[in-house]
Amino acid sequence: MTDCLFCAIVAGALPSTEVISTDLVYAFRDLHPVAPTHVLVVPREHIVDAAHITSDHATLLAELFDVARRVALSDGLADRGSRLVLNIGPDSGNSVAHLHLHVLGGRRLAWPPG
Ligand code: DGP
Repeated sequence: MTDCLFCAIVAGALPSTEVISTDLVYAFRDLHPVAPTHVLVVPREHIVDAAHITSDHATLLAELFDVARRVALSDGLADRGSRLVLNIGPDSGNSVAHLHLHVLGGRRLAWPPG
């Protein structure tokens, strides 16, 4: 999709720090990390946000979460744990209209979030 920041990153038109790349999904480090590990896992296909996921996306969703699991493993988060976040809409602070799963970890994370 034109004018989508994460579509441009997935296409390699904008730089990013790759963590894991698969046919369906791309994982890269967040530009403004809020934790020692802050990775974004995004579908290569443009989906606006998690409110736009349907049963047609079952395979893609499984891949998204599998890649998030592999990110946590490769960043050494398996023992202490991590947090997965999907922001939807303005009240969540969502700023990029391309589905992205935040993988956060490497420090104690506050709950509930602010
Ligand atoms: P959200 O607030 O859920 O929409 O998260 C969007 C995230 O995207 C936010 O944590 C900052 C990150 N981000 C924004 N622009 C860029 C960029 O150009 N490159 C990278 N790597 N991350 C970005």
